Parts: sequence; structure tokens; C-alpha cells
Amino acid sequence: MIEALHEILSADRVATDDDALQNWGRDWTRNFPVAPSAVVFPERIEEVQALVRLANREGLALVPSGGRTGLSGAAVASNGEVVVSFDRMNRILDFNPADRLVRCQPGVVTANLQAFAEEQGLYYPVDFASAGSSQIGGNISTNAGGIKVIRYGMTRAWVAGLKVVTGTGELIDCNRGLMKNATGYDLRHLMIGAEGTLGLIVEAEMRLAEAPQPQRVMVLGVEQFPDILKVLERFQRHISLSAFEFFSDLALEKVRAHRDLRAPLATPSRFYALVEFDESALDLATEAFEATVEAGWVADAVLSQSEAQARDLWQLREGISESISGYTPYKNDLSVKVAALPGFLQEVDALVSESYPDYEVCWYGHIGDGNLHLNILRPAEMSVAAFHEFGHDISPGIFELVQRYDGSISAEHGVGLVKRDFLSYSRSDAEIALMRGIKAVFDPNNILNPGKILA
Ligand code: S2G
Ligand code: ZN
Repeated sequence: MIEALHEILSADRVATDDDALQNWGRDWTRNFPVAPSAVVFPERIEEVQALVRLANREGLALVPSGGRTGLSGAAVASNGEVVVSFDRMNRILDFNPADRLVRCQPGVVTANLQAFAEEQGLYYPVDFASAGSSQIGGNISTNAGGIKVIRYGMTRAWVAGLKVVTGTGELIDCNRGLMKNATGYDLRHLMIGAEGTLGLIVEAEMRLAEAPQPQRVMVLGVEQFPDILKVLERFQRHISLSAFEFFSDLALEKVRAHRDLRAPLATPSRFYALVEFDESALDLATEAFEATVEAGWVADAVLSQSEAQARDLWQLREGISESISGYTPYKNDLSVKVAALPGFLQEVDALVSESYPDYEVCWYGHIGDGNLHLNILRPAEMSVAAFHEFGHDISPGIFELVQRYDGSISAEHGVGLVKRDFLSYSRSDAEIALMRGIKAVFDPNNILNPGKILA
């Protein structure tokens, strides 16, 4: 198989040493075996097509790999697969100012696209903590969300065109960056969020947004969980927010232990809401804040007085994931409609506190999008394997609740391996059968990331 790979790629672009296999054979998950047979680094679309044709001929499985910041195991290779890394397809190809489109290769790091957009006086509005290492191809394959979704939507909203190599080695050019194109099924949207199981993204045309106005950040202390939603409603009544996040006192404690950051308020609070809005809405935000104090939902708040302070306040939220990663937390990334949040939060809080009283549970997330990150922290004395088995056993309880609220068991982190066995809590049998049919059409020999999303 290695010789066959060398017929396609020069030797320096085929790695089989253990360091490479361990490094490129996984994403951020730590509870799956990492055992690819090789890692390859294509530089051109034709090489990706040749790899897919080879995989079909030899019955090889290919696992696409980008920034490896995924949280669902979608980029893990545990069964001798060949990892296709897009690290060397990392160029911004061109910029079209009239359509505000950037044509880029899949290996472009998200932060580099954000910086490129700023250089053009524009803005790439999908942002999250791992943007410094995640890649555009992976962001598209998982339809990455992050902290600005409430105003700008998910990655899906910014993909204008996609070149994809399908499971048979066909190169398809989806939508070609057109704003309008009413010519049948939009295959671009099948590829977005498909986690590399329907095709390998080899080029993307990303739309850019107008540069945002100067922003202000407010962090408010909230004592009662359900009051967070009343605060959301009061702010949203007159303001188009650019972010509405929340985190618990435990999350704050972990971030401050991990990073040298001051507490946001003089008096500690059980929960914190982080609100971001255009500076021009400051009076309305101040009014909303006063109303939340009068209503007794909020005791205190801090308003950013500088960019630096705004960044520090954001760190309290964006630093959570990295600060708790040492606990290899059992992550839940749940979503329900915003209208369903009050009842859902009440019930999931009761369920979590009665089911696992002796575990530390970190609550945080993009509550303005109805998205809750509920992370159960691994006790020091418990092994990762035992802890993830525990997580797997308690999930049905949480997912039954999500199902009852017509929610999603994976709001933004994807399915991969981690949520695969629970898919039916959020997708019907009919839908799963249709998804299998689509998989068979695009990847008839099941060589593209087999076992991810669909067992
Ligand atoms: C967040 C980041 C990934 C994680 O902080 O919003 O989506 O660790 C997360 O949960
Ligand atoms: Zn998130």
C-alpha cells in the first residue's frame, strides 16, 4: 500500500513513523485508540482524487484531517486508515471584492482567514476558542458555530462554493460562489456538516461580512439559572446582540485557576451572562441592565471600558474549554429552541444534580442560540476509560430529556464517534435511512471516514 501511495505522492509526503501516526491520527478526543497505517499530505486536488481512486481499488479507508481540534472523534483513525492531512493545502487562492468572496484551500487556519478578511476591511464572522489552529475544511465539515452565531449564524451561512472530491474520486464544484442559483438540490449543503463522510473538501469559497462596529462587552451576575433567559429576552427586546454567552461559578473558578484573570465582579455570583453589542446600543444596554436589576435577576455587572478589558472578559468565557481539558471532561453539547430553555434548563439541572451529586459539573455555552455545554469533570482517581464509560452510560438519561424537548444531542460539535450511538435521540429512523442512502450514493465503497456519524 505504501508503494502505491508513493506512486501518487513524493516520499516526504507519506509518513508512517509512530510520531506522525500518533500526532495526525486523532483530534482533541482522548478516549479512542489512535492507529492509522499512514498519514499523507496532498498539495493538489489531482493528488486527492488519485488517493480516493487508490482507496477504492485497494479497499483503503481514508480519514480527512484538518486542524484536529474536533471534539467528536470524527478525525480519529483507529483501524489502520490512511489519514489525509490538508496541512499542505493551506493557501488563500484569491479574493473577489465585488462578491466579497475568498477562495481558499481547506487547510487554511481559521484565524488566518479572519486576519485576511480584516486586511480587506471585512470580517469572517465565525469565531471560537480553537480558531488559532482549526482549519476551514474542518470548520465546514463540522459546520462550526462558536460565539457569534446569534448574529452571524453557523459556518454554513458563509460557504458560497465548495470543490469536493466524492467517494468515487469525482471532483464536483458546488454552487461556484453564486449568490443565487436555483438549479436543483444544493449539494454544498450536504457536504457542510458531513464530517468528511460524503466527500473531501479541496477548495472553499467563503463569503465575508462587513466589518463590525466597535463592540462593548458586559458581564452580569445572575443568581438563578432560569433568570439568565429573562436577561436574554430583556436585552434582545431592543438590541441586536452580537453575542449572548453564559458560564457558571465553577467554570469561572477553573478559568481563573488556569489563567491569571481577575474576577469580573466584586461579589461572586452563581452564574454569569456575557453580552456583546454594538457601541451605538450602549444606552439601550444600560437601560436593559437597570431593568434586570430592578427585576431582581441581576445583582451586579461590569462594562468593558477598553478593547483590552473586553478581551479579558471574553477570556473568562473562551478560556473554559482549555482550562477544564485536563479533566478530560465528558462533554455534552445540547441545544433546544430558546423558547424551550426555561423548562429544559430546570429539568436538566435537576437530572444532573440528582444523578451525579459527587461530580463537578461545568455549565457554560451559547445560551442565546439555545446551546448548552454541560461538561462533567473526571475525578482525579478515575481513569479516562472508566470515566468515559460512565459518561456513555449516563448519556441516555440526558438525551431522553433532550428528545422530549425536540432538541439536539449535538448542537455544534458534530457526531463523529462520540455521539454516533445516540443519533436516534435526535434523528428519526426514516432520516437515518435516507442519510445511509445519501452516503451510498456519494461513497459507494464506504472508503470516506467509515464508521463516523453512521455506524
Ligand atoms: C465552547 C469549545 C469546545 C468545548 O467553549 O463553546 O464549543 O470544549 C466549546 O466545549
Ligand atoms: Zn461551543
